[in-house]
Amino acid sequence: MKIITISYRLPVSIKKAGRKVNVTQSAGGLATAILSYSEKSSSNLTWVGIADFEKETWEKYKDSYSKKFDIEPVYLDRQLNRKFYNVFSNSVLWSLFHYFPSFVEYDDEGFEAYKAANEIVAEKVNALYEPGDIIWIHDYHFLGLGKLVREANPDARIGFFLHIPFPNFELFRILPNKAKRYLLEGILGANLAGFHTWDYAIHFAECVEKTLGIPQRNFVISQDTHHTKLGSFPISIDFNKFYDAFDNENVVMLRNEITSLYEDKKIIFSVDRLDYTKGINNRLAAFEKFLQRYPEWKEKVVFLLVIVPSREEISKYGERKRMIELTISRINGSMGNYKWTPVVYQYQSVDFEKLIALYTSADIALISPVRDGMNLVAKEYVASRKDLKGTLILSILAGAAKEMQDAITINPFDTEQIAEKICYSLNMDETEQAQRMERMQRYLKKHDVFRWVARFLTETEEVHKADIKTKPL
Ligand code: ADQ
Repeated sequence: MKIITISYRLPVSIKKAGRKVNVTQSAGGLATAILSYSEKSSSNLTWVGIADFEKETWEKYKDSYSKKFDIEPVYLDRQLNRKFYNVFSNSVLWSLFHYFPSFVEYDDEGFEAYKAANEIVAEKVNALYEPGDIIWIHDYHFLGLGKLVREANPDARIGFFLHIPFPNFELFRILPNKAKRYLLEGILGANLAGFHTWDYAIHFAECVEKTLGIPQRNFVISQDTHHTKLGSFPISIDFNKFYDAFDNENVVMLRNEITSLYEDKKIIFSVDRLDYTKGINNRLAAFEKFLQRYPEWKEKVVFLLVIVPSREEISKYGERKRMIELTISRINGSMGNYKWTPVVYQYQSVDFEKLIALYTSADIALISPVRDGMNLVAKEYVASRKDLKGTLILSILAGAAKEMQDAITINPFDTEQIAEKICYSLNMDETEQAQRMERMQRYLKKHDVFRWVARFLTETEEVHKADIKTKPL
């Protein structure tokens, strides 16, 4: 038996280093946890995704690295991939599902490309599938896949998980009817459809009822062929990896470097992919307001802002970058002086050790998405704080806010409120910081990504088993 996992990105990277080519399998939280589950359950793992490398390259180097699980790349024509990924997946689904309807750029060509890409991936999965396998579909790129795989394999065990929010019907309804039906029916191909929160599951059920006329009962949507169970599965992180990294030698060195550079200042920190959903501009505006309202903090605080480049070919992302950079330069230009730069900005990726050094140097992690399925940065910050210091300020519009009960919560649109909460957090005594951190860590230690994978896959199996029993002979 094997687990067939499907996601847009493959957990593998191929990098040229001079004449050498290095192929490495990713050590990301999700891949590590699925691999560990497959090992424990004595099953194999096969990962299907869209190749961001040439077929020839893969064929040449696919046996040159230490392989922990099978990789099955799907090669898409460049034009098709552009329309599938940039147009329909990101300029329609991503923006709509994150409540940015005015950013939606729907066209039929994009939708057709999306369907075509889902069909190509379905062919691959169908070719790999053997009875007894579990198929796990990930995210908004493959909403049509469940139905396509179900049609070819009526008895397959299929789980689907959505990593972003599912919007309410008032938003979802703006899609053309054919797209609405396609997306919902696609998800309903699965035995289990998982979301980060119950709210998203409720929205999905509402959209199904209003679009397809099928009601839910106890979060089960019944069809002639099978039932689809809906559930809340808040994703998590590899808690121990972040917690233990506190004492890593390089992390300690980097942390000392950062804290001695800013020894007379408090540090506010944030890290995100460049994305309009992450509320980076609101965050900066709130920081500016904080400095205006509490001028006694001038020169006593610094905002370390790390943004990782993302989806640069999409125009909305380029616009957002310019907007953010203008705001940063306005703040630094109007408030800073030759001794003090209020916002220290990095537009690049940071490696794991630097990330932990930054998390563990920060007095505040300021996380303010205007909409976020979960937000793992919030969980990573808390898990890294073995010293029980620091405060998490977190948007109520991130899925993570439902679990991180001891965070200082904010409305990302209310810059006045964020300014006040920054001030409150900077003045928070160490006992309160430790109490909050300890409670959140206790929760995360138990609810880590390994448990998440196990819960999801066990439930997929159980729902499938129960369904087989209730099916008329
Ligand atoms: P993302 O939108 O990518 O994920 P998030 O959950 O915050 O958002 O995960 C980002 C990851 O990238 C974190 O692990 C973080 O450490 C890393 N990262 C961010 N900036 C970085 C940088 N500059 N350098 C290096 N690493 C960086 C989507 C959804 C989320 C959901 C996840 C998982 O949008 O809501 O939590 O999937 O389901």
